[in-house]
Amino acid sequence: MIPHFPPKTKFPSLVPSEQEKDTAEKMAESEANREKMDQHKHKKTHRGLIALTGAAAVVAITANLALTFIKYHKEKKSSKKYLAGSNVRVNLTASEILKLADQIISKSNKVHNSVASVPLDKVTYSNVISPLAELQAQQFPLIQSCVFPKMVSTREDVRKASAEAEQRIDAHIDMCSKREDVYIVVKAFATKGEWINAEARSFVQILVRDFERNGLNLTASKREELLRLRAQIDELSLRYIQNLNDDSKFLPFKEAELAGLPPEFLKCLDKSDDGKLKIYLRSHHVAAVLEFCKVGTTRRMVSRAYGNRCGEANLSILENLVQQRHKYARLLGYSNYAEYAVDVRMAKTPMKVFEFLEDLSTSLTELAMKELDMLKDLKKKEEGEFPFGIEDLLYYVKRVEDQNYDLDFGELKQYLPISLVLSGIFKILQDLFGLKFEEIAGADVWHSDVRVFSVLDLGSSEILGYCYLDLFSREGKYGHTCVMALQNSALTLSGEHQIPVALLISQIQKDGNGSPGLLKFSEVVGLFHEFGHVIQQICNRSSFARFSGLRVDPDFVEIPAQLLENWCYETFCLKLISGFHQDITKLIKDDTCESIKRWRASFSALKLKQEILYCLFDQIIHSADNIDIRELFKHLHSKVMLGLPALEGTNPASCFPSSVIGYEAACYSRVWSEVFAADIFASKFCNDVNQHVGMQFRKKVLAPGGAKDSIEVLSDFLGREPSIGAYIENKVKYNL
Ligand SMILES: *[C@@H]1O[C@H](CO)[C@@H](O)[C@H](O)[C@H]1NC(C)=O
Ligand SMILES: *[C@@H]1O[C@H](CO)[C@@H](O)[C@H](O)[C@H]1NC(C)=O
Ligand SMILES: *[C@@H]1O[C@H](CO)[C@@H](O)[C@H](O)[C@H]1NC(C)=O
Ligand SMILES: CC(=O)N[C@H]1CO[C@H](CO)[C@@H](O)[C@@H]1O
Ligand SMILES: [Zn+2]
Repeated sequence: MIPHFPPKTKFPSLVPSEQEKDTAEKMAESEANREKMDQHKHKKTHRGLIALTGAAAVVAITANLALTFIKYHKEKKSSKKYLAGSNVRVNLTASEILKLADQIISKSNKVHNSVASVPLDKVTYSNVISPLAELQAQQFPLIQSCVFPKMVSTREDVRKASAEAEQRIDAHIDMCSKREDVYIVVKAFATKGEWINAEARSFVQILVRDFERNGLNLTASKREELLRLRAQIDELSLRYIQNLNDDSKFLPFKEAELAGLPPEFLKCLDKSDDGKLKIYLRSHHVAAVLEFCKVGTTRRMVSRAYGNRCGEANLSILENLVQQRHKYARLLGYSNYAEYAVDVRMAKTPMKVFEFLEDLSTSLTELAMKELDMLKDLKKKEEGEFPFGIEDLLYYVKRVEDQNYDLDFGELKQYLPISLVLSGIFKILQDLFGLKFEEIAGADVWHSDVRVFSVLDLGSSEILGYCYLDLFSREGKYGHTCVMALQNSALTLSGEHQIPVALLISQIQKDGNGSPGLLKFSEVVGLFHEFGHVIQQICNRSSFARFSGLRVDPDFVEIPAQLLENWCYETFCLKLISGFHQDITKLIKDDTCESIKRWRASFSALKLKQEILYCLFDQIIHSADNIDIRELFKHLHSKVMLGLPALEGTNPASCFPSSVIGYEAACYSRVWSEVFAADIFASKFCNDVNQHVGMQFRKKVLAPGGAKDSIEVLSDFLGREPSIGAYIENKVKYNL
């Protein structure tokens, strides 16, 4: 997942989404697994959103096993600094990883067996729920210790062992999540309903819900049917994606037909026998043509071919997929797939999603119309009377932006040395949220670039958690940016509070001399985003580890991250994190700051409308039967896109890969979290650093466990329900 560039919404239909590049990786997980994976590994749609991995999930361990590990850890690594309260083990060898994985599995089996053996008339909180909760809390850091080396280790044998361990652990977890004997006991306790407190109740409900979403309350024959459907859905998804990926078609063009594209780009293109240049229907080729090519007919041809990559036939795969998903959801007691998908999210019902999308779309219409008129005028000047089409969008947006913004991102980068940006981020987190990052020298790590911090509460100096930063790219390292929970907040049986540990992985390039260099603006935005996830993990005060602190409601988990992005566009913040690299007393200029802010808003209404179009399409096909997918797309296109028709000859199955690869009926989620993050920012933080508000945010939004609904949590903080108002106002204010 290439994160955050550009930090603005992309045009999903025309520019292939980042998501697409990630397809292979995604499909590596079967869809059955993905259900589970989704909850701890989330990836944003469309733009470079992030992967948050919490690798494998829950299992179990007894206290004495954890203690053995700690002792072992202390003795063997006595020269290294031991992080008090962290059970995360770093820099394990390949054989240690595999051994640990097997120990984890065997302990987990023991605990599950023991829970399963409790007679149904003897179930209590302490013989059913506590052992499972304790197991999750204690095993999570050990599981992560097995799994994260896959992403960051410098040694191939370690990465392999780690991948192998992950497979074994995932298979084990999958098996546990389908254990009927355990389900029956848990359900018996849930039915008795003797709750210790609201958080415990919600924990038990989630345990039951997870089992039931796996079909455990169905009859054997229905459960079999469920498995069969699941396999079919996986197989169809795979075919669909393979078809898109395998399409190696290209279009040949004369050089004149590609006027406007950068010469460096043209130089790299393959040539056909008759000397024409080949444009492959691959994202980077297509994006370049749509953004730079002056020739309208070329843009249209490329756009149409890209939007019809797999031809008519694959439309039927999509139709078939949607039907199987509906059947799957109905077996589980939902009336359609969207209901099933949205049920576990903040939005709760497809109806709420529709309302949200419709409201947003309507509120953006006026602004989008103004933006579109501007583009139409420019096209008329440049190309005469040809009607403006959807394939012209990117090109003219780029032209207007070049004319209107004096923003040179290469120049901007000179003002963003990583050391300043990082200390600026720490300063902001301290001033805003009362969080102090203190580096720990000499802690155990897996590479000399990795830095470890304790995160303290500024007021009390209490250690809230730890954070590992592994920022620079290197060979063999995971190619994306993400935050991974390594240990979660939990209250242990002995009454101790286990503190959270987070790992931030990014791909920043060192400069030519191998020293930490300068950051692109997009990378700065990316770092702010990731730190939003870090503080969400570190500030969590839940009593239950439940798989991962970042395994929260997927509509909610991006909100803190999106919230932090907002500061990147504030003048005071830009000044705080910047300094010309050869003379750091020279800060970014005021008018550059102003341009950045306006640039963020430019054409955002149109871009968002286009994203909304896909979200609506996704939600509708997953909410109803017998939809004529092609007609629906045409209809929605002109309705949402201010009368611009869908390009003749394109087919929604080709331009909409995300609907089948893990986001079905949930595409809205990215827009959702961006809008509500903007609401929080505008109504509570403005551009002022106010620690009182920041502490309230920590206390009311970041700290709670899973006891409350996300909507309730936000309403409590805002003093009202979250709304789209602030987001729209901001767009209007900073638009051209
Ligand atoms: C199974 O559980 C789901 C979710 O709790 C519920 O909607 C459904 O009615 C249950 N089905 C049966 C057969 O009990
Ligand atoms: C990790 O462990 C290996 C030996 O297993 C050791 O050679 C290496 O120096 C360690 N790396 C770090 C960064 O401590
Ligand atoms: C804190 O972690 C718990 C357990 O994973 C989760 O249920 C809860 O939603 C998290 N809270 C926040 C605010 O992220
Ligand atoms: C049914 C099917 O798979 N149809 C087509 C999907 O797209 C690929 C790639 O273009 C074609 O080869 C298939 O025939
Ligand atoms: Zn994120």
